[in-house]
Amino acid sequence: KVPWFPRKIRDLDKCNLLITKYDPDMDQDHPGFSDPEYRKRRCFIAELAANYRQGEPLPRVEYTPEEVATWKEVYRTLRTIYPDLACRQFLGGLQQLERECGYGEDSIPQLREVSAFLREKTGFQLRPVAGLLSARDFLASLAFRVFQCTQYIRHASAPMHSPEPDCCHELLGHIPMLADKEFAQFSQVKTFRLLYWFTVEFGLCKQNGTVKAYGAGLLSSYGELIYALSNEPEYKPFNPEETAIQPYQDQTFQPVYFVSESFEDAKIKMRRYSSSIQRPFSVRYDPFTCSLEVL
Ligand code: H2B
Ligand code: FE
Repeated sequence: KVPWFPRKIRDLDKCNLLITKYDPDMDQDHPGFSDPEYRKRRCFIAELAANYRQGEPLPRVEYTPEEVATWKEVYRTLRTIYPDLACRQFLGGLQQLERECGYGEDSIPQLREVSAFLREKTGFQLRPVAGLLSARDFLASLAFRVFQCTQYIRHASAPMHSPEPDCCHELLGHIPMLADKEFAQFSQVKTFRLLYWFTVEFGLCKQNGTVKAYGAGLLSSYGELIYALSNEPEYKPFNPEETAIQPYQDQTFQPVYFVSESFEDAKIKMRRYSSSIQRPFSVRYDPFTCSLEVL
């Protein structure tokens, strides 16, 4: 039998299975593991996500001066290298967010504003999530143009690295890309864990003859962004058949990255690949009712 999956946008209230192995209560290497203040703060922000129901106004978080200082450090450092290393869609999205949505080093953007901004640009909306979501629930949400977004920030002792997604990863890595129409469409394509990993998280693309970054895991990590665009790692052309079986690394930098010709090209390849897969039924998204029809 086909396992349960969300049919209506409200069903996303049940798509909340968290993977806790990298969170500060479980992972001894987490920079916040031995900081009870930090863990308490994380519990407080996790509650906001746990109590959220689809359609409610997104919760606001009053960030502490220490949290804002971490954001500032991350924003400043990454901002200096983006112009050279990030793809043009990312730079365009970030600029719009700076102009129209209050992005900047002095405050952490609120999900409510960012969600309203994205809705106007590409029809994506946000919902809060307490931590690293299972790939299944995360990808299922994308089918409804909903991006599940963490609201806490990484530990102050490690501004350049976070073992789990945090608001720097979501707001800096993912959101500027989701403001691009073509990329937003690509993200909604029914997709798979490894393909997502090597594109939306760690993807590279060609632009005017040079390779640039569009993956959020790169765009939110100073060290890996520089490494990915150096001569060290291996590059392969993006090709779903091969990408879907490439082993990946979540402990250190990737040894292999996949380079797309463009998002349009990646979307066409993904569609072709996904229609070649045998399934007992197919689904279609109805944008008027925000629901999935089973065909
Ligand atoms: N959860 C959250 N909160 N943010 C992400 O960016 C994220 C996630 N990415 N879960 C997903 C997994 C991705 O890396 C794939 C689908 O595993
Ligand atoms: Fe991510």
